[in-house]
Amino acid sequence: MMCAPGWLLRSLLLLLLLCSGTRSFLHRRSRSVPPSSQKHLTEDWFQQKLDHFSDDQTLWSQRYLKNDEFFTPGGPVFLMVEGEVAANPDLLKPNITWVNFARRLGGLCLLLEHRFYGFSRPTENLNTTNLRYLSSRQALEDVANFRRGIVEKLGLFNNKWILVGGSYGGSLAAWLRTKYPDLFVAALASSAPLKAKADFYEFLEVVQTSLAAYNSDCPKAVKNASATLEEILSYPDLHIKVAIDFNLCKLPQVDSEAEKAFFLESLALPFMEAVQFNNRFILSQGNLAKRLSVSDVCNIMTNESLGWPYERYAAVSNMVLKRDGSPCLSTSYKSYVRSLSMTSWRNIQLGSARQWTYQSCNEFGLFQTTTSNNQPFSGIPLSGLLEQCSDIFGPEFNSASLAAAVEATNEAYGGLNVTGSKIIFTNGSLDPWHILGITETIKEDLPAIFIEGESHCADIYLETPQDSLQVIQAREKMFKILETWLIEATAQRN
Ligand SMILES: *[C@@H]1O[C@H](CO)[C@@H](O)[C@H](O)[C@H]1NC(C)=O
Ligand SMILES: *[C@@H]1O[C@H](CO)[C@@H](O)[C@H](O)[C@H]1NC(C)=O
Ligand SMILES: *[C@@H]1O[C@H](CO)[C@@H](O)[C@H](O)[C@H]1NC(C)=O
Ligand SMILES: *[C@@H]1O[C@H](CO)[C@@H](O)[C@H](O)[C@H]1NC(C)=O
Ligand SMILES: *[C@@H]1O[C@H](CO)[C@@H](O)[C@H](O)[C@H]1NC(C)=O
Ligand SMILES: CC(=O)N[C@H]1CO[C@H](CO)[C@@H](O)[C@@H]1O
Repeated sequence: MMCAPGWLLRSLLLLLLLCSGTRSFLHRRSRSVPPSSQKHLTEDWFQQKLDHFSDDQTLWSQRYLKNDEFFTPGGPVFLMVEGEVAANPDLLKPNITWVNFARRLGGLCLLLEHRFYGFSRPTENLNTTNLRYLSSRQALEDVANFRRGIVEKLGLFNNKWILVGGSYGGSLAAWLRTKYPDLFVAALASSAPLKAKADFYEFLEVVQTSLAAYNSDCPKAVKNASATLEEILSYPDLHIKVAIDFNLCKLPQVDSEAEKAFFLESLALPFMEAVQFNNRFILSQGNLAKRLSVSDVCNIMTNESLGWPYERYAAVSNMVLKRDGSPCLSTSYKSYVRSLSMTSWRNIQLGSARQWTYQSCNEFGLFQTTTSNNQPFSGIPLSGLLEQCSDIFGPEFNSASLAAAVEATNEAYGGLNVTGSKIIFTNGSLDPWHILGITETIKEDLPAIFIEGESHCADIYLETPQDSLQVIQAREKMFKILETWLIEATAQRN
């Protein structure tokens, strides 16, 4: 994605799922690109191989979007690599950073959808047999093959290609530039996690640091509330109280470790959202939606007139419910597993939860646990989160298979040991994902741009008049570097 809604990583997928009950991630199917006024914005399909690593000649249609409004012949081609959400036409509109870059350089904008997300559906359904073809390895070959194949169709014989991506899409962009330096002259990787890790306990450590940076009493209150909640759950008689306090749709189901972890995680999500997006607007189905900010949640957590920390924790949860217009909060692990076990496209529509969970269980891990002592939440151990892998995809997906998968992923891509060149890495200090990304300039042609006080993918988000000076300067720095690299690439070719 480009850090759009359904966004990366489990927490947010889960968040989507919980926002308005268990079916909310089943977006309405809306294939259309906005009409008329957007005559430069088009949608098209590219014939892609199902399996790049065998002789199998099966093809499928991969969706891509194009904006040629600013394109002048010979100008650069910006290829945004979408991650784990449907490719969103709003990302090709004015005031999105990379589109602005293209405008300034006479560039073409292409946005390629990732296989198995959105409308790019290589197989009849998403059963585990077919999900074998869902991997970052295949996705990288899709992009390279697209790059080689589209040249003729679009008449792009003499252009320099620049990759752009945010979050998982940013990882793909960095890996592509490293693997195919001849196809792409540079890459811009925003908030890109490059290292796979089963137990991503650092995520909640950054949540603690970010909350504390706003008000040191905030994570303390969260810690007290979360511990109190876990304790209360051990008394079945008090479950009804929890259900009333948190406006749950049903009594808490916390018999197994997985159920309990799922339940406690559900109530921790608003804090993860606040830290990850901190007030940023995101594009959600064509509309701007404001995400929570750290001040939203911390002002409640530190307001003693709202009662004990436990009661303030409930107040945060109820505030989110109200924002989302949900009558009650669904925290049922069983219905979560049931939703994610559905394999037909008709059920999944534009949802990403099943696909991304598969990639988490099979390639990246990145489970956000409470393993660390330096974080404020309780009761979300790795074992509790991992159970979903086998519950959803079958017993062959377990902690042993994940450990092997994570190792293989890091071996294939080199983790934080980046060997490529001309890749810009950006990270925001508030963003928990920076832990797994490149946060310091490795060498001149692998620069890192750090954005103080910023959240996930702030730099390639929508540009708004409220943007901090930090973000504006970071964008300008990125632009200058890309411009220099383009000039160098042109000089080399000639
Ligand atoms: C998955 O679906 C395919 C059809 O696309 C079918 O051939 C295959 O047997 C199914 N696999 C399982 C495990 O149900
Ligand atoms: C939470 O704070 C209250 C009041 O300060 C205290 O009595 C209680 O023991 C704390 N609970 C936990 C689980 O830390
Ligand atoms: C604390 O909450 C009360 C009750 O909602 C509200 O009136 C008050 O303004 C809040 N105080 C702060 C400092 O936000
Ligand atoms: C990266 O390099 C370090 C130090 O050379 C090494 O210890 C580590 O295993 C490498 N990681 C990967 C994933 O290759
Ligand atoms: C783009 O940003 C500029 C400056 O912030 C603003 O004046 C303009 O209305 C924005 N355009 C769109 C289409 O949002
Ligand atoms: C390039 C850079 O400075 N990156 C930063 C990313 O975030 C961490 C944590 O805030 C900083 O320490 C890094 O310096």
